[in-house]
Amino acid sequence: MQDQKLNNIVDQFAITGTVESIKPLGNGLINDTLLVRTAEADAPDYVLQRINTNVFPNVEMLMGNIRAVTRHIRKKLEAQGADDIDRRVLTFVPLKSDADKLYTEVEGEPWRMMVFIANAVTKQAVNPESSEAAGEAFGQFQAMLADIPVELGETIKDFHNMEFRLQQLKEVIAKDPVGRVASVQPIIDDLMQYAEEMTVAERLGREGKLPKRICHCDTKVNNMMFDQQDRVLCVIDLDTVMPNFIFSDYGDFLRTAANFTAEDDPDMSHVGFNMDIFKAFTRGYLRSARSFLTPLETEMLPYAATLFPYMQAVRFLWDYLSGDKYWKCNYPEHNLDRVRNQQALFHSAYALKGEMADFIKQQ
Ligand code: GN1
Ligand code: MG
Repeated sequence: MQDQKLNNIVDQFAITGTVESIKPLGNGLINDTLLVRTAEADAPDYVLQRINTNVFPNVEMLMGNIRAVTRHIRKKLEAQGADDIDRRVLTFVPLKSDADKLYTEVEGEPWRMMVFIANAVTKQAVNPESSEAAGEAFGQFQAMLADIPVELGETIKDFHNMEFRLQQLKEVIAKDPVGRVASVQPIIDDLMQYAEEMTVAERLGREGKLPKRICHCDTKVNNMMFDQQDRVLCVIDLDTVMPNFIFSDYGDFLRTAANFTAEDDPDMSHVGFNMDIFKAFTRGYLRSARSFLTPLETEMLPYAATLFPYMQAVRFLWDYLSGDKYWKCNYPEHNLDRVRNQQALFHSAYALKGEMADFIKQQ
């Protein structure tokens, strides 16, 4: 992209300092991300991002959510008298022309800027220490947002709605657009046996027994920043922040972190649910989330640990039967390997539900 175009975009935002350079940053797959360095030592550097509207069509809603969430967290930190607040919550930069607007559109594409958090790192490796830190950080994120006074939008409608995901699967089974249904019938039969059990959250929600809270919805270890003393600074990547059952953040972290292997490992003998990661993450999560969790939410955490591998198996199977349109496949049966992997993880976690419940009771 031409420097002139990028300079013109940056110029629309109310930054301090003068731009020295604009260079690509990181390896995110969804949004394009650039680092904007400023010349002055006392001015922060910035992150410039183009938002991917294929994944996030409603940018107004998305940025409205982010504005509400970051402002609320900032207020909480100020009230607590916390230090280093600029590194403990993301700061989005308003436009020069409108202090309430946090993005601009250039040639039909939305762009936003945030302050670059200096001297901080992300981690890729999951181990009990980083899992416990993650549990505490994501629990704290939910806790700080438990009393947000505004209603947030659903940036991806029905994203973690199990009833909806099963409905999508049933529809593609009925149509069988690429003729793959017969070959995976045993997997379909196995997954469908659990459909009733896995949709209990939606039913309890309708009965008013289970609240929706503000969740992060992309709880991965690399979506947190640590300082140089290895302390968690803040949670990042806020695009999927939206109301959901708290199971989203708890269950989806464990789905990736507590699997002994990657979600697309084709060797099912490698797949299994790692109780050491479960325990560390749960310990950290309960430490910060206990303040707001209801007894029913706490009791249902083992269900959440089984729900997310189950949901992901259903989603991957839906994509496989649709002709591999949603997830990028590197070889023809890539999605089918992902299905089998998540199905195996689901069964492994399911068998450990009692052990999980015992551990949670001891906390
Ligand atoms: C997608 O892009 P990534 O890896 O953060 C998906 C998640 C799935 C995940 C499975 C918006 O996440 O829900 O769990 O793939 N995100 C969206 O690999 O669909
Ligand atoms: Mg992501």
